[in-house]
Amino acid sequence: MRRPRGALRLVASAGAALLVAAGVSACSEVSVSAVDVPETFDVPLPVPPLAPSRVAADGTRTFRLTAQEGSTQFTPGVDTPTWGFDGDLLGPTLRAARGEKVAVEVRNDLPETTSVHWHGMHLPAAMDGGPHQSVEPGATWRPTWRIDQPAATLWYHPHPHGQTQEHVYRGLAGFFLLDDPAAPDVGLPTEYGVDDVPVVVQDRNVDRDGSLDMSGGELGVLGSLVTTNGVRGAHLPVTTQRVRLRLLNGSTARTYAFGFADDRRFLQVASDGGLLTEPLPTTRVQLSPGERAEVVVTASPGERVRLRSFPPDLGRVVAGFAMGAQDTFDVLELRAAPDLAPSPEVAPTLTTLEPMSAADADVTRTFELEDRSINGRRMDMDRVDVTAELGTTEVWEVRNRNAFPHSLHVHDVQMRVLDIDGEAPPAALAGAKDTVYLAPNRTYRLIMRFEDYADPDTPYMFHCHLLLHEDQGMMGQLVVVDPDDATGGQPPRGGDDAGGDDAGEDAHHHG
Ligand SMILES: [Cu+2]
Repeated sequence: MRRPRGALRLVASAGAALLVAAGVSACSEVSVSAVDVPETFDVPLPVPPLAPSRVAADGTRTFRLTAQEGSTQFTPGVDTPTWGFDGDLLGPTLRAARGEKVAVEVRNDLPETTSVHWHGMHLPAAMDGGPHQSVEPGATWRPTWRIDQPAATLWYHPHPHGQTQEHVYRGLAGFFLLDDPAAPDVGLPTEYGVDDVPVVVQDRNVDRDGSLDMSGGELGVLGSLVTTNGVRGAHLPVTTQRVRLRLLNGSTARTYAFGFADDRRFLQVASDGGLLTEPLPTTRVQLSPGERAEVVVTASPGERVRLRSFPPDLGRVVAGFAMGAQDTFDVLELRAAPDLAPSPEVAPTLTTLEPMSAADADVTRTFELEDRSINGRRMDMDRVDVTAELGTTEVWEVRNRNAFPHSLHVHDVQMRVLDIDGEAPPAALAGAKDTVYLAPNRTYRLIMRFEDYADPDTPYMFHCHLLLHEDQGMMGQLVVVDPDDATGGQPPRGGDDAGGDDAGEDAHHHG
């Protein structure tokens, strides 16, 4: 049952008043969440099609993606204008193997400028699809790079300056799966769409006339309509003993804590950048916007069990109820067949990860995230905030100074969490990460290595992945330079840390 709109408004204004009382700036329309869960989960889960590709004589695998306008019925009979890649909403799954050279012909058939960022991908900055790689209406952009990282569940989404939240919210997002043919078989389900299923979870608000409602609060939009792969009330027919779900939080603001309605244990096998060293038995996997996890769940013949989002642990936030911290709702039903085909056992060891320690760091930097700024500065397309040298390892000490959530996504690299307030990270955060949730008033030490792709002229982005925050300026620019390249040792534009006159930058070079 849909809640009466009036009741929602009342709750919303009470929430706004409390936020103001708590010293948190609040817009007039605060989206206090009230998730409408469908009564039945009768819609078969749509599985994004695998994008076709052609392989040229030189081995380059080329995909085509067209960003276009469309229409979606999130509620039966109500048309909502949405955007999609090659369709009305979301996009096909791109898939490539480690070592392959890929190219994507990205065409923009939208009425406005966009871009497409390959989230989690290690690649040259000029191919990264950030705000410097705009694709104008009617234009086609053709990035190309070699896949050079472990198997992982990555994704792609727009990243235009100041418009990322809106473009993602309208529906532009898709998976980019990476395989590693040389990796050992560790018993994970691998049949795409059957027992290896991508699931993107998103939330939206739709007005009575069908238009997307983008009004929100401190975090952005917390939607009452929650979709998996673009539909509400979906179920996944399960035909095997074990199913691998590749979970992506494709929301702009909401954090989910996924588990199952009966609290069964399942295995988390991967985080953002690929496999964990060993399967992690757990009952919850928490994902803030942009984060991914792969899980393997065991089903019993004939059963039905729902994937549920439980109240997420956002840390010591103020007015957490206005940030979804108390929300519980079902997102997907698993419907097991009476007879399930056998699945392999998941191996006790999945991969090995290179140990990284603070002792390896050449540089330590500190980043304070507050309101919409990083180290007191808002995004400036003409300012380089961090200059990293090729071949160096950096530790970033990152702190959220607000009583509400932030996160940090760094382009190009997969990071590791060294510690949180000096303590080792939980196992779920011990693997490769490109997006890290930042709870209020905690210090996260992240370590990363800049191995390739020096380009003094083109920056990568680092930013909060709460997309409203990103759009409002919570983003900085990072260039990777080759100190041995006479023309590449100095970044092209002013404002770099080398100058040292900007209060925000705090880099300590060791050795
Ligand atoms: Cu933020």
